[in-house]
Amino acid sequence: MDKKFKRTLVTCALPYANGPVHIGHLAGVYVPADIYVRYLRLRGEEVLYVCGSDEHGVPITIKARQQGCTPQDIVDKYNGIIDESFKGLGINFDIYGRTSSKVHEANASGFFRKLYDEGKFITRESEQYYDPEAKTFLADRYIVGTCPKCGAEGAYGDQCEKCGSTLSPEELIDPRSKLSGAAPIKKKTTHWYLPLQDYEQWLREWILEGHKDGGLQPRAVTRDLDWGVPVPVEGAEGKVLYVWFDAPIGYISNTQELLPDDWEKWWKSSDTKLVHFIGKDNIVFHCIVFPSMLKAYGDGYILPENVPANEFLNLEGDKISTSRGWAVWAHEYLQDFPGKQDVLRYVLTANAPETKDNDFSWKDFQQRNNSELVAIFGNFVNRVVVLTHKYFDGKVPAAGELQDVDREVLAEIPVLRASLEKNIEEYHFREALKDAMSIARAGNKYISDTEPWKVAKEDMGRVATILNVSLQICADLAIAFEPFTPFACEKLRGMLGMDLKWEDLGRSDIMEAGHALSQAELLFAKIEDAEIGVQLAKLEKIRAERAAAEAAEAAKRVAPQKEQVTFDDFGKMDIRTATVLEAERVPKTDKLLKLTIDTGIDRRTIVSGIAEYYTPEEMVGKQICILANLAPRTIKGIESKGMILMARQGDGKMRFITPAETLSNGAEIG
Ligand code: B3M
Ligand code: ZN
Repeated sequence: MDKKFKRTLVTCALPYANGPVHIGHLAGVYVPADIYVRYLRLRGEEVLYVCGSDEHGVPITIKARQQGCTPQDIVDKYNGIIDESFKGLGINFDIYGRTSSKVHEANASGFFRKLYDEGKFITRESEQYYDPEAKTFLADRYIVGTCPKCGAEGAYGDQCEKCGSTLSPEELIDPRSKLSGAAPIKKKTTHWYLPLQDYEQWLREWILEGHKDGGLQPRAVTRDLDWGVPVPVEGAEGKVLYVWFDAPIGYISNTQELLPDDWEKWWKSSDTKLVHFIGKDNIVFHCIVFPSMLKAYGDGYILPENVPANEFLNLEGDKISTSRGWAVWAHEYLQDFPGKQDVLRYVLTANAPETKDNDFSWKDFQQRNNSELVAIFGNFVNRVVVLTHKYFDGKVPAAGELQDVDREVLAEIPVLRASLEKNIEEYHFREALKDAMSIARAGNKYISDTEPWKVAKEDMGRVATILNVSLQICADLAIAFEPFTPFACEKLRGMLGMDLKWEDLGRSDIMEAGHALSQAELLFAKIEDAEIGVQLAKLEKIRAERAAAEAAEAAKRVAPQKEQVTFDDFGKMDIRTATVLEAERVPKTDKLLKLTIDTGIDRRTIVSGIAEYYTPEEMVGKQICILANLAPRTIKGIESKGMILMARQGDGKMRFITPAETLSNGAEIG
């Protein structure tokens, strides 16, 4: 620990209470934070670990509207699920608060009011989009329409997901509110802004040094919405604090709720080290907006010493998406894999998206469990404890004279400990886990090389030494892995009958001779193909449902109306009924049918690109409509005279047009 500081305040991004947490959240924020906190605690540091639900913001109100319930119902439901998930995974915050709490409302409101009274805000009137039916202002994201660039339906007011263009609501063709379907109108509204530019110089000195950007703009800290902390000033009816103004204050409120008399030492003392663990999409708020808010407020608030922010985790090669249901949810994992919390923590750390986006796959999950946790860590500990029971009645045997192989393995541990400490303190948790695993690998190799089960036939004194050394390494593992796999380490400490501290790690005399062990228990269990199969099938089902929904959407897509034509233009087209007499595939093509038809005027050949949709047999005998006077064209060496009229859906599916009742061939259409 940094000598500069006496204690560490660790906060984790407050999850939005509009959905459960998934592996992306865990890998990006909560597992790394938990490793860090467990490590500091094991070292005997004074740590406070704060989190809670973020219960305001527009998405929560939208979800409530969709589900026909109140925003409060939504946040109550997800706050419960999220809180349980964290506990289930061994992520035990000192407090998991809620931004809908009374303490927070008073705190956030007071924070705003002080800045307001001191003239720290500016006000601005602007025109914003408004849904006249839902009677609410609309964020760009909640306006949808046709993309002006690619014609895709359902483009958002800020972006078209089909072609990737950045858009503004003005550019959308036929814009509609996602809430009510009504066309949005523009309406004037006034908001309070934090003039970030006033803090720019100070921020640059504090953090932006060496970075280049386009300068800061005032940031609105209020919104027109009926869900949130009311803006505590006159003339602000119907307005609430912007969720990103109130949520970070939530860190402070939650600390106050836990320690009403003692919270200030955590927030206003320069010997507290403040560390915010967040996802990369939250960086601006934690590095610019919140620090500027605290700076504006003054009163001795400290600023973060570090803001570890991970990249994103993908799932089986695709971006994790709550709205598309593409995720592994923490609460479902806990149900499907009882007792395997450590496996998820381990895999998410081993694969952590620390420096680039990374991928989670169930095969890799199984592989890391079976060939790392089970085959190396678990196997080593099991062999050592079982052999100690077999040869020494479960008591730690005294070591005799050490040989080189013993000294070498014991000498590796302090080196790995130093690397592990450095890595954790620099927030490189994936590397730190490798260091811990290297201790297990060293132990596993040591016992395979020394083969005490063979030596037992001739030299029990040597077996005693080997098992003594091995038991020291088991104790090292119980310490080194505690931040990563706390459930297994608790079991292991139980087997060893010891409470351990970080300082013990690498001591070669942790386990004293004569100390009694408990019975051996397996630390990890193999994961079978069938268990992985269930998870893959779950994802496959989500993919299939998604594909079906997308196809249904595409089918509904309508091409924009074509340019106007005159009656005379139309009159030039000779459209008639006709009957298919013969049909065959055009050789060496996939799409073309050669049709012989009776037009009432003559018998002729038409080559048509409908082979994907109709077999020749299906066409024979059908009455169709044709454009009879289309200039002849030669297609694949066949002269085609005319065109069959087809209706084509948004997804490309085609069907021929037939009169409602059979008519004589050659009947004119128009
Ligand atoms: N509620 C989490 C997110 O962006 C957001 C964090 C708030 S931290 C003060 O997913
Ligand atoms: Zn587009």
